[in-house]
Amino acid sequence: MFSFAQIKWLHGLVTLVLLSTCFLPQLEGAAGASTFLKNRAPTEATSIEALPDLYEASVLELQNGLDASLFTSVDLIKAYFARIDEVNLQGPALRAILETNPSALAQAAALDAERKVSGKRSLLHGIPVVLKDNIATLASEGMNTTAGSFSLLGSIVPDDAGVVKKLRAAGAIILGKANLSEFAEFRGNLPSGWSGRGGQTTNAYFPSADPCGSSSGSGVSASIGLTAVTLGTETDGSITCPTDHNNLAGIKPSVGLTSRAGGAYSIFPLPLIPISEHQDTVGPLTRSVTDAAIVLSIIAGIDPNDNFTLAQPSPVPDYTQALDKNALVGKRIGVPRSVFLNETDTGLDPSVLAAFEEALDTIRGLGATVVDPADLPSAQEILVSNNETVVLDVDFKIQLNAWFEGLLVNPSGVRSLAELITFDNDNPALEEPVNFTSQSEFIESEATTGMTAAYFQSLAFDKELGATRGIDAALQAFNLDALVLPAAIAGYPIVTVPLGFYPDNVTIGSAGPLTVYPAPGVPFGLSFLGTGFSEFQLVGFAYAYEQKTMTRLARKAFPAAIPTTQLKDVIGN
Ligand SMILES: *[C@@H]1O[C@H](CO)[C@@H](O)[C@H](O)[C@H]1NC(C)=O
Ligand SMILES: *[C@@H]1O[C@H](CO)[C@@H](O)[C@H](O)[C@H]1NC(C)=O
Ligand SMILES: *[C@@H]1O[C@H](CO)[C@@H](O)[C@H](O)[C@H]1NC(C)=O
Ligand SMILES: *[C@@H]1O[C@H](CO)[C@@H](O)[C@H](O)[C@H]1NC(C)=O
Ligand SMILES: *[C@@H]1O[C@H](CO)[C@@H](O)[C@H](O)[C@H]1NC(C)=O
Ligand SMILES: *[C@@H]1O[C@H](CO)[C@@H](O)[C@H](O)[C@H]1NC(C)=O
Ligand SMILES: CC(=O)N[C@H]1CO[C@H](CO)[C@@H](O)[C@@H]1O
Repeated sequence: MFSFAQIKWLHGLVTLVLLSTCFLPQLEGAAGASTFLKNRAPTEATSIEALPDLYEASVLELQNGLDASLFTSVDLIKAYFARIDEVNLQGPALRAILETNPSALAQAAALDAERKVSGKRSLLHGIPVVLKDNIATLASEGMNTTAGSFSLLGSIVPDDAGVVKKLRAAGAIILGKANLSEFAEFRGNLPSGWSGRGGQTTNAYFPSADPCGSSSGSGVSASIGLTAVTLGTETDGSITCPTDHNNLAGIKPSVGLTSRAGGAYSIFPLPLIPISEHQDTVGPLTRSVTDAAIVLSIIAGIDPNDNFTLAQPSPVPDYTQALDKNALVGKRIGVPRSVFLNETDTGLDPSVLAAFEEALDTIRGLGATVVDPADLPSAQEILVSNNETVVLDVDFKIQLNAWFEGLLVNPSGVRSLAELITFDNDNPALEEPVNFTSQSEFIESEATTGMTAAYFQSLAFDKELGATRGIDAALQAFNLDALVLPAAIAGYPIVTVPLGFYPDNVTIGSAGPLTVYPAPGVPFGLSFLGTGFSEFQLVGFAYAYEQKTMTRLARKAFPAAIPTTQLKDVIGN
């Protein structure tokens, strides 16, 4: 069966492709970031008007301003903190950010000083990054790592996550932790974006709209400029879907391209607060494909503490070199209609299909051959298969127990999945408010008995259905470069870009006790999928489509959700 997240993701592939009349400074072809930086005259931006609008500001615009001393990283942190306060405390309570980093200003000051002396370490030097709250950071910095659960409040992890080490080495600043679907949506049938600690994250494009999950707060934070860039994690749809619902560009990397290690150490050198070592992956949710490529280039790579990363091709490509407006010329893009675009099987709105057809025309216009249909041989089996759930239930219990055991301190006393279930039952005010009571997946997972023969059989079937007889079979049979499809079960990459927005007359639906979906103006995206470690190509395809359509700029969040603080308000204060 499709998981909740996959269905929601498919719901999101919708209607109108709005061709924007706005223009952003555009990168020139494959030359990428360095050319862009050189092309910007530093003297151009000396007035307040030239300061980047933080709602939309790109990493390259921020670097230009930092390099030209128009503002500092300290200014950036102050401005983003103020924007977070605006929407968390005064605005419509989007509940996107759980905590801000009390050490961020000091880190920014040190990185500003270093820039003056020896220049920048990377394109992320002095750039604020928000992390999903299941990505570990050392408690000494002042922030919790809780997956949104009170059971982990005040707990102390032994180390930064592997991706956090790479970010810090590149000079990035961790601005804060984002709200999420508690335990990355692996607790039961809870609404996307709800956690005990953070409450209900909501979308910035329509009041109380579903932000999708589980990287909900990461998605909302990026969508309205509460930070420069964000990281999320995906097991099954959790980067792709919030990217889709929040008008973003996002990359779900191949499992094993980005490290999951560095939290607690036990049986397996543990990932983030895990669901499954076989499917978890970390990737960027950002406002542009360029920003996503910059972040991925820094967080990708081998980490000795996560042996799944040893399988990746070396060296890590510079994904900004893939940013080519002509990347789709001469390529073959397949459309797997059977099951994945079937209204009955997926619940897709008819308007989704209309929008998708327009996107195919755009892709043809960009020089690609659209091969339609290009079905996955395993499509019908994927629809009815429960193999993924079998694997995730077993993995979750083993790895979550190891996470709890590996913590240096946990004030709640919880040390296992069984104790977590008890903790939630014992603390209804914190973890079981009315209509948020489901622990069905926890309970299913707790009932598993380890890596039995049936588990290994399901794991093998899962890979076979998704990859061997799924995506790889279709790519080979039709001689394709990429597909449009959900690919989580194969551990394969997905790059998602804005496609359109629900029309103003759409019938508002219910998504959870506190959320609605669909709703007027809520965004939806288009995903490019490929085989393992094909991110470089997929980034190029997504960039070509993004640059042609510029759909993100066609619609903004609703006014009360847009913070007003800008750099001019903090410079010199
Ligand atoms: C964690 O959250 C608690 C409660 O909000 C706070 O007191 C504490 O400073 C945070 N940070 C750490 C590292 O525990
Ligand atoms: C990673 O290491 C663990 C523990 O040593 C081992 O059980 C597992 O098979 C390894 N996985 C891979 C993909 O190498
Ligand atoms: C869609 O799926 C339904 C049920 O699985 C099936 O009856 C129908 O023929 C499919 N539609 C198309 C166009 O394939
Ligand atoms: C796993 O997939 C295989 C192949 O489609 C199928 O025969 C089997 O019933 C599936 N197992 C589960 C638990 O869904
Ligand atoms: C909880 O859900 C039920 C059934 O959907 C509904 O009738 C009730 O109003 C909800 N309660 C709250 C407090 O939202
Ligand atoms: C919304 O408006 C469009 C065109 O204006 C129309 O084609 C469509 O049927 C309307 N949808 C609903 C749900 O009213
Ligand atoms: C950092 C921050 O703004 N945290 C907020 C998260 O949301 C809760 C509930 O709205 C607020 O109380 C926190 O201040």
